[in-house]
Amino acid sequence: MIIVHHLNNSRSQRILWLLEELGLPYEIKRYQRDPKTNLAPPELKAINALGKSPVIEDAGKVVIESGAIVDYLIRRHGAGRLQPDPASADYDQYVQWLHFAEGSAMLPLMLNLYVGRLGDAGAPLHPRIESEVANYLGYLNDALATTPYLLGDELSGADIQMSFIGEIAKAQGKLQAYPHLAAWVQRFQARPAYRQALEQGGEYAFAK
Ligand SMILES: N[C@@H](CCC(=O)N[C@@H](CS)C(=O)NCC(=O)O)C(=O)O
Repeated sequence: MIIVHHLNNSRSQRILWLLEELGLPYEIKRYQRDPKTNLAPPELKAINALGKSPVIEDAGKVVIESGAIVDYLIRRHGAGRLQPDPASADYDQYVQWLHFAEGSAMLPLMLNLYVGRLGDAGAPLHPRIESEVANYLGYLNDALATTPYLLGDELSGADIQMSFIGEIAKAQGKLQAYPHLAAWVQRFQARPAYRQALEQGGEYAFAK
């Protein structure tokens, strides 16, 4: 049985969603963020020394890092679903999105969050952060201009991995200028498997 080490209000929600899309049985081990610091509890370090979620266990194997988990679950258990044929050009695009989410797009959004906490002291950094947020969200918006999902008409693991970017951007009030991106968030959040994952995962502030 696949075990998901799941932190409330976190990136591990997209792993639950993926498992629901694939219809795979799984078990959730739950962790609650500290209400004051918002950090994960120390118990998470017992399975991942970094103390971060998501983490999965599958037949004794531990996988951390959400892009690697999405790839692992689809490759090992997807039976060809939610990814293009590995020999196709679409597959190269798929891998690009898997890396792009945490490797590129997340950074300006995280900087926005953290520097925002500095108040006036962070003001000199905001123009650069804002222009980079616009750069990445504009790129994503353009990629969604002509198709409902990142690789075309069908949902893939690329959408699931990228979903947190869309949701964080929405939570930061950044979607007005990006109609295709806003429509994509609305579209994937309406999927039955996404809704089912919310019921399984519990508190998730980014589904609004
Ligand atoms: N790039 C990693 C990021 C993991 C990460 O930072 N997870 C956050 C939740 S969204 C976390 O566990 N935060 C708790 C903490 O830092 O204490 C991934 O995508 O898996």
